[in-house]
Amino acid sequence: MPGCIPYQVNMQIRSIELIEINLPLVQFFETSFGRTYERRIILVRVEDTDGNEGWGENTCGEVPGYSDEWTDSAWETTEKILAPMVVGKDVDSAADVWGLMKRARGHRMSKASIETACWDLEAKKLRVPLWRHLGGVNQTINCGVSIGIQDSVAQLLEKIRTELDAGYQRIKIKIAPHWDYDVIKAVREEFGDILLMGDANSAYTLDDIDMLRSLDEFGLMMLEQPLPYDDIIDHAKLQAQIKTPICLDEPIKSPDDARKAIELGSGKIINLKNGRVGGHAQSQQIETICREAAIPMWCGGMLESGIGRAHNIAISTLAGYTMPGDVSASKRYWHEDVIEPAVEVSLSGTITAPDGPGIGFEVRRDRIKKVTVRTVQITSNGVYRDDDDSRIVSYKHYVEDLLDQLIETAVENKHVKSEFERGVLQGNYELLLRALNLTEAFSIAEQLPKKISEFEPESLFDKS
Ligand code: OSB
Ligand code: MG
Repeated sequence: MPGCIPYQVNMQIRSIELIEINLPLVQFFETSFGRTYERRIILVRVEDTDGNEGWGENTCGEVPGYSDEWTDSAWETTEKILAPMVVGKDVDSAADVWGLMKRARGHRMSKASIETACWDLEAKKLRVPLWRHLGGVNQTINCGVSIGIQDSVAQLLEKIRTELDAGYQRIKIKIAPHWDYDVIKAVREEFGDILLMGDANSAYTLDDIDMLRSLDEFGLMMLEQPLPYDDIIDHAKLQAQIKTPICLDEPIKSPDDARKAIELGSGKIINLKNGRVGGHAQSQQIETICREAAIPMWCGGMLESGIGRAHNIAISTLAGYTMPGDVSASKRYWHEDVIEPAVEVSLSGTITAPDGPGIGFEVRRDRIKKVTVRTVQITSNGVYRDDDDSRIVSYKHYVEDLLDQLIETAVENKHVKSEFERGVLQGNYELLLRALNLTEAFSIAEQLPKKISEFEPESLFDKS
């Protein structure tokens, strides 16, 4: 039966480790609340007293744009408030971890980061795949993509072409007041009746009703979160006046929110995100509510690394996840994912949940280490912090180090003949670094080591 827990096992969490990694996106991602070039992700590793481990990911953003949680607030809250509520406690099952943290209000993404890690641990301990352990029934899930706001319509059309060719079943484009009616029109003209939807991330109000109603002519599969992030009342008013089904994202933070929104008719579809609702147990409850109310539902994404993505794949196998989700291949986001194998999508736009125990992907600690900027371990005996600066090797630092090496090489090769010239070169490098976005920094970093021996200072400045 979907949603039930087939097995459970007693566990005691001995330690919770937080690891912040900085990962540059392959391409920037723009929504109505801003652009992201690089993710600052907090990974969570839990270990029990028997030495089993589990991994989770905090899906909050770098700024409080999508939700009020963001990397630094989440780090503090998880370290100082939530982790101490869980370490050292005996729990009968991962489904009970949520309850251990109930004295803290809100902070659902941070709670989910611990809770989902405990689910992975429990499934590993039982040697079952997480997707089955969660009550999944469809091992193969249907996938769509979410495409950010681009610099030009031509660029957007090209991106859509690429994703359709890759096999994705539906296309979601981000919309905002400067990027809506005309853009959707252009997409419809180019691609005909593909499964298409728009996500406004709360960029409109009821004053925009005429424009929002005009979108009806495009037969969108749905319009995601047109109105404010905490609203379900105005959405009900809007839904009564437009044909396009409204899909709710931001305001559905709990099973009760889902129930109320369904009762009010605030929308016809729900985008369910593990992080936003506080973890797998909350997702299971919302899945049940939607399934019983015949409200279609799908799994949203938060630009997760492979660890969060693996959890999204697992929960998407539950029966209520009837529509293609924003769960897509690793390579759309990362040059190198932190899990192995990378998440891949078939030519028919599907992902098959792995058969291995727990999340079913290997966590590559060596890769995590390369992009780690800080760690802290919370145990019932104390808190251990990693303040070793030499381990701080985010890509930006990596580029800086390599540029230093290049200067040394330039000096050795007598390209630089005085301290003065060296200073000028150093200054130019610093300007260059500041001008680079992180995606560019990453690609330069990848090329640099090969070039050090044959380095010529001029070559770098061609890029600026
Ligand atoms: O609203 O669904 C959203 C990304 C960050 C914050 C909010 C959202 C999104 C996405 C991207 O749409 C989904 C993904 O590809 O992970
Ligand atoms: Mg959304």
